[in-house]
Amino acid sequence: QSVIRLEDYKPFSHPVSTVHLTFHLDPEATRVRAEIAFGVGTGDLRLDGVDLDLLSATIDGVPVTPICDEDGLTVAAADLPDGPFTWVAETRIDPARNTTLEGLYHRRDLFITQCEAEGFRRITYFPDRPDVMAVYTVRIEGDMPVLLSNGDLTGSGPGWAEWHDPWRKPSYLFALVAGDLRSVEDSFTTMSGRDVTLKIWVRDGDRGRCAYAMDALKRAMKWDEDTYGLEYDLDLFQIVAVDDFNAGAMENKGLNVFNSKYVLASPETATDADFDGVESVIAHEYFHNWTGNRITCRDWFQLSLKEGLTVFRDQCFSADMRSAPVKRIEDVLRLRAGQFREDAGPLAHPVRPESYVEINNFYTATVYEKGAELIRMLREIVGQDAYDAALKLYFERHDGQACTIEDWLSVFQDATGHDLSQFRRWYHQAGTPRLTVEDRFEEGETILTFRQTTPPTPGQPDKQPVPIPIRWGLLDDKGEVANGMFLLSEAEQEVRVKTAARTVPSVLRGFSAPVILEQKGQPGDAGVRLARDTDAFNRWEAGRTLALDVLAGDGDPAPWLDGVCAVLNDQTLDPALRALILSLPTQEGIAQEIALRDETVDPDLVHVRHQSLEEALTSRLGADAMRISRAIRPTGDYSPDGQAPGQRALANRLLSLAARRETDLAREALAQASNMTDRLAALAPLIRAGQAEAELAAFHAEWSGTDLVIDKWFAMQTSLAPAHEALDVAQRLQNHEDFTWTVPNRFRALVGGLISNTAAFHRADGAGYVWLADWLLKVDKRNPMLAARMSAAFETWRRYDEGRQKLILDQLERIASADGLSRDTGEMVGRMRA
Ligand code: BAL
Ligand code: ZN
Repeated sequence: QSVIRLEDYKPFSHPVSTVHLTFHLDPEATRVRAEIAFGVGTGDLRLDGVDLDLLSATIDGVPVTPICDEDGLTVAAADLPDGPFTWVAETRIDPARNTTLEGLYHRRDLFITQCEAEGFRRITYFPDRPDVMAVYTVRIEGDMPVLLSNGDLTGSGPGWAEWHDPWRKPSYLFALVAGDLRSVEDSFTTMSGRDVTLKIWVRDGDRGRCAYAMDALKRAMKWDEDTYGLEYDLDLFQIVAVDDFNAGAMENKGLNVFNSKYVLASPETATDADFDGVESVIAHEYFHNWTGNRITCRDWFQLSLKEGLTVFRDQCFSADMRSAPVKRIEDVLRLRAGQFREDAGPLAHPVRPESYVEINNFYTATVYEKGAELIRMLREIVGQDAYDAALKLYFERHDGQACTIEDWLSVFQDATGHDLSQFRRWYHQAGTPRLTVEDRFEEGETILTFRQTTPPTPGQPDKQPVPIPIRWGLLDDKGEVANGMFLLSEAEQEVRVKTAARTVPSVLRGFSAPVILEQKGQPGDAGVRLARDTDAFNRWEAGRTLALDVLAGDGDPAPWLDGVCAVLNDQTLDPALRALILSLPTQEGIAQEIALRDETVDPDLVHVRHQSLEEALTSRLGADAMRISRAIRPTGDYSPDGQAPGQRALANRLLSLAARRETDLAREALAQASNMTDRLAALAPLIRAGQAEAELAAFHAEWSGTDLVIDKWFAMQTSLAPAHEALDVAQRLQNHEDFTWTVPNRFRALVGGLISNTAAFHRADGAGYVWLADWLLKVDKRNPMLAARMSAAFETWRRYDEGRQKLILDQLERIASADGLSRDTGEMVGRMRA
C-alpha cells in the first residue's frame, strides 16, 4: 500500500483558473466534458482519475494521447505548450454501477455526487487536491425535472440547466444532484440587506418534514453574522436530502448534500436527539461556508483546520440555542466514546496526521472532536476577546486561500501575542494526556499539585508535556471559596490559594481540556461536588466518578445513590441535567475505565454490574420513579426546543427504571406516547425484557415505507435485545425483506446496533466477531468507506482476555488476507493488527 506523507507535499505543477463541465446524464453511461484552463507551469501534467473511460482529450484543440494508469493520466512536459493552455477531455462513467457512493452515483432515480475527499477524480481527470482552486461553470443535460449544481442558476430549459459558482473552490466542493425532487423555500436577509433564497430539496411526500431544518438554517445564518460577523456570499443556498449517503452531510459550495437523517424531522418520526442532530448538522455544514470553503485546506493532513474549527463553531451554536452545560456534557460524552477510545488503541493518531494510505480513514473523532477541543482550549488560553480578534485576522488574512495548521497558529500568535510553540504539540502528539491532581492544606493555603503524562501511541513512544488549561474552584460546606484558571505547561506544577481550612477541589471545570483526570482527593469529595459544585459539568462528572467506583471497581453504591437521588429531587436544577446525572456510564464507558486501570475487561461482568446498579437505583426510588416521571412529563403540543426535551429525558429515564420491575408501565406509556421520543423510550424496556414482539410488529406495520423510522426499528432491536439473544435477533433481521444492506443507513442501523450492544458483540464464543467480519468482507466489495469505518469496532481488542483477543485477531487476519480487499479496509485492519 502506498503511503502519502505530509513531508512530501509539493504545490501542483500548473495553476488552474476555470473549469467548464458539461454532463449528459445517463444512469449507465454519463458523458462528462471537462474544459480546464491551465496557467503556465513546470514539468509533466499529472491528472487524477479513477474508473473513467477516456473518450477524447485535446490541448488547445489538438488531440493528445496521455499515458493512462489506474490512478490517472500523464501528459509529458514535452507535449505541453509553453504558455497557458486549455485541456478538454470527454469521459464516460457509469453512475449506476458506482456502488462506492463517491464521485457521481445513481440511486433510486437520483444522480448524487460526493466528492470529499477524492471523489471528483471519479467524474473527470483533474488535479483532485484541495489546493487547486478554480471557478466552475456547469451545464447539466438530462431528462429530469431538477438539475442542480453549485452557485447560481444562470439558465435553464426543458432537460438542461446551467450553473455558475463565482467563488474559487477546490474540486472536493463540487456537487451535482439531479432527479425528481420537490423543494421547500424560504428566504434570509443578510446583515448587509441582501436577500438569499433558501431551498431544501426532498422527495415528493417529505416536504412536511423540513420545517425544523429550515428554521435551524436561518438561525445558523443569523448566529454566524452575530457571533463572527460572517455573511452568506451567494444569492441562493440549497440543501438536498438523500437516502443513500455514506456520511452525515457535505458542505459543497451553495449546494449542501445531506443524509436525510439530518434534514427530515417531525414529532411523529424523529426523537429529541434527532432534532438536535438536524440543528447541529445543518449549522455545521452552513458554517463550513467560511471555515472550509472560503478558507480551505492546503492538503488533507490539514483536515482539522476546517473540521475542528467547524465542530467547535457548531458546538457553540447549539450551546447558545439550548442549555450550555448540558450541551457540554453531551459533547464530552461523545468525545470520550469516540475519541478517547480511538486515542487509547491502535488507531490513535495526531489531530494532524503525518501520513495516510486512504484519507477517508482519517475523518475521525480525533480530527473532528479532539480538533474542536483544541480550538476550545485556544479560546480558554487567550480569552474570548483575543479569540475574536484572532478569528477576525484569520478571515482577513486567509480568505480565498488553502491553508495549514501553521497558518492558523501564526494568526493566533500574531493576533494575541501568545507564544503558541508548545501548543503545537497538541496537533502533533497523539494520545490522551493523563492529568492527576493532589491537594493538601498547609499553613492557611490549599495547595493543588498537578502532574501530566501522555502514554505512548503507535509511532510515538515519547511524549512531551502539553499546555493544559485547567479551570478550578474550591468548595467548602457553604459553597465556593475561590476559583480561577491555571495553565499547566510543565510535567508538574502547583497552585496555591489562601483558604481558612481544607477545601474540596473542583478541577477541570467545564472539561477545560481533553484529558483524563485522576483526582487523588479524600473520600467524600466527589459527593460534595455532586451535591453543591457551582460548575454544572463537574456536578455531573462527580456523579460519574461515584458510579464508576462501583461499576469499574467494587466501590460502595451508597454515595452514588444518595447523591443522585438528592439531585433528582432538586427542583431548581434543569431536568435535562438531572436526567444526565441520573444516567449510568455506558458499558463502553465502563470498559474504558477498567482498561485505564490496566485491568482486563470482562464484558459480561460489565453488563452484570451495570444491570445491578440500575436495579439498585430502581429499588431506591421505588414508587417515586413513576410519580416524578408522570409529574415532569410535558403535556400539550410537542416542541423540540426549550425545557420540554429535558423534561422528557428525565421522565423517560425514570420510566426506564420503573419499567425494570413492571413492564406494564412501559406498555401504558407506549399507549399514551404521542411523539417518537416517548414511543422509543417506552419500547426500550420491553425490548430489553424480551417482551416486545407484538409492539414491534405494530410499530413496523405503522411505519413501513418511512425509511428513517424503519432504521430505528432495526437499530433498537439489535442494540437493546438481551445480550444472549441479540446476535440471533440480528441474524433473523438480516433476512427481513426491509433489510437492504446496500443502504448505509440501514446497514449502520442493524450492524452498528449490534456492535453497540457490547456484551452481545463480545460474546465469549466469538460469534459476534465472525458475524461482523463476514459483513465487512461483503460490504467492502461494494462500499469500502463504509466497511472501513465499521471495522473500527475491533480497535479495542487489547482490552479483553486472551481468548477474546485471539478471536478478534483471527478475524482481522481473515479480513486482511481476503482477495481484493480495498485500500480503505486494508489500511484499517493493518493498523489494528500492528
Ligand atoms: N466535510 C465532510 C462532512 C463534514 O464534516 O461536514
Ligand atoms: Zn465538517
